[in-house]
Amino acid sequence: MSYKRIAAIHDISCFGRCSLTVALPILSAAGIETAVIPTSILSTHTGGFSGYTFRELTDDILPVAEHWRKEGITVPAVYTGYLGSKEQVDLVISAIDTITEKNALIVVDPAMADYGRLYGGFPEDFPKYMSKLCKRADIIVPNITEACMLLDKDYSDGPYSEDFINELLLGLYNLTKAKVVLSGVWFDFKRIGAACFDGENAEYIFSDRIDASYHGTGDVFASALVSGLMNGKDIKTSAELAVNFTCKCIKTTQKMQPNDNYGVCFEAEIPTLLKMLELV
Ligand code: PXL
Repeated sequence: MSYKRIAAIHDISCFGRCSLTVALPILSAAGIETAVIPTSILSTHTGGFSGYTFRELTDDILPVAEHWRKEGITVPAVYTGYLGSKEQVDLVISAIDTITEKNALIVVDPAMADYGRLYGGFPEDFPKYMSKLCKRADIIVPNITEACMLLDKDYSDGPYSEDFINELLLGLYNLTKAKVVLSGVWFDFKRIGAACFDGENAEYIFSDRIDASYHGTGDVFASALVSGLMNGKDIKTSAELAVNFTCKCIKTTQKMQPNDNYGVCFEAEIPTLLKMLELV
């Protein structure tokens, strides 16, 4: 199955390479027509910068979707990420219902937290709201922190045990009935990757673990995953592609740019992604 148009529903962080400034170029390069519904506009992302501007676009979400519908514009797939507030959850669900075709693929990245902490500005009960959106998804793409928060479990740093990861996968599947692609999985100091769970089988994909962390890595990972799915690849192949592409981007970033807050230098690796997708 190949989906060629998608609606990406995330914020625009004007600087810092995350959310729509990552999803849009990656999906477009992967040959997918990408329509957007911005949830908010910030001058930068919220990690590592202070005094950023923040404008919620809550009142625009549904009117954008309704206008598309009036124009006969529908989508066979939706990919959601960072939302501007908990009030946006129900509006995003209504927007999805308004714009999607029958059997549309809904991918939800519950982008709200990392390293055991919610991103700045979100209230403590935000995960409860995000879990409602995850229940509308076919595939969810949390990191370990987000998985713990969705399940109301204590977060701990890795290395993780396989039992702990399997507990998260099963818990998330039981909570949402969505397939799970869990990022940031590592069992030893040499390798890091993702775990996929379809309700029956868990599969692990690893790449080199690099001692560096950059904002927006989750967005690069999820956007590459969605690029694979939209090009007709199955979930495991797409996750494999996302792990390998993200690893390659991080290695390049280490060489090119020392500032962690400026995001992942994915642009230089777009040709690699196209090769992985067998588009060139
Ligand atoms: O990459 C996730 C993300 C998206 N949008 C905003 C963020 C973050 C992570 O910090 O702050 C505004």
